Amino acid sequence: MFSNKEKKNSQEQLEKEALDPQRIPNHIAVIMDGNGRWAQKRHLPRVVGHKQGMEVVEVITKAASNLGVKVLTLYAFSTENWKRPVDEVNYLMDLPVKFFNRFVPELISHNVQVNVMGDESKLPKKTQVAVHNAIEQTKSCDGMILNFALNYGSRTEIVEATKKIARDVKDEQLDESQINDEIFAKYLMSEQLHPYNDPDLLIRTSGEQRISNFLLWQIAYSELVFTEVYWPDYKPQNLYEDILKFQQRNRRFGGIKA
Ligand code: V07
Repeated sequence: MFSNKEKKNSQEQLEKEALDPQRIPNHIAVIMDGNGRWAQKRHLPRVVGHKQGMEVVEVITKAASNLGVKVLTLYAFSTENWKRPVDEVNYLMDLPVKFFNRFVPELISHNVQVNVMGDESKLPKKTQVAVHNAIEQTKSCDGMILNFALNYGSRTEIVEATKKIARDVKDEQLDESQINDEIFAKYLMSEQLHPYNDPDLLIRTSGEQRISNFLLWQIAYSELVFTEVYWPDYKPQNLYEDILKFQQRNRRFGGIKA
């Protein structure tokens, strides 16, 4: 007989086996929504949901890395999240510190490299130090990139890229006639992820069907999957199901069916 854990694992294994290993998305981006709602539903403070959400980051990172995903981008904190209650913001700013202390050795053993995109200069010093340490300690890992969007906003990213292009044109480092999609992309923060700048699959949890200023340029051809599951409840099995949805779609990039 199977124990409950073995039953769960064998079911999870079946989901995983349904996937075509040749068509695992290289870059998966996730809007990890529903942490506060998950907690409120249990009559717990919202921050308990964020803490549970961080545990899920670790589990999903390992599952994605084991599948052969090259880049996992997670929306950890948006430029709009500063509008939340100050206690909640303070708690969130402590999560990279907690994450660093708890999970970085395990990430290293999985050969996962930590990357961050966003305006780090506005973060509290302790958060900046934790982020810096996580990046520094994993910089020789050459497996999956775990890319946190932290104090990130896509419109600002595009505006900043445009300013840098304008400066380079003014300084005659770049000619206006050279500017095209490919050159423009080099000025975005996602260039750090080259050659996997653009997500193949974008997942948003918790039922909302919006992009909310996340990777607007980069998702031009991404498959979008919206799931009702709250991020703290998200399991490797949910990831396999969402990748299966991706594999069942027919990506055309504006062309016609093969
Ligand atoms: C945050 C946990 C996941 C659910 C969504 C919101 C709360 C991991 C990090 C992190 C960021 C940078 C880094 C190491 C870890 C994080 C924030 C919130 C602000 F280098 N989870 N997590 N940062 N949540």
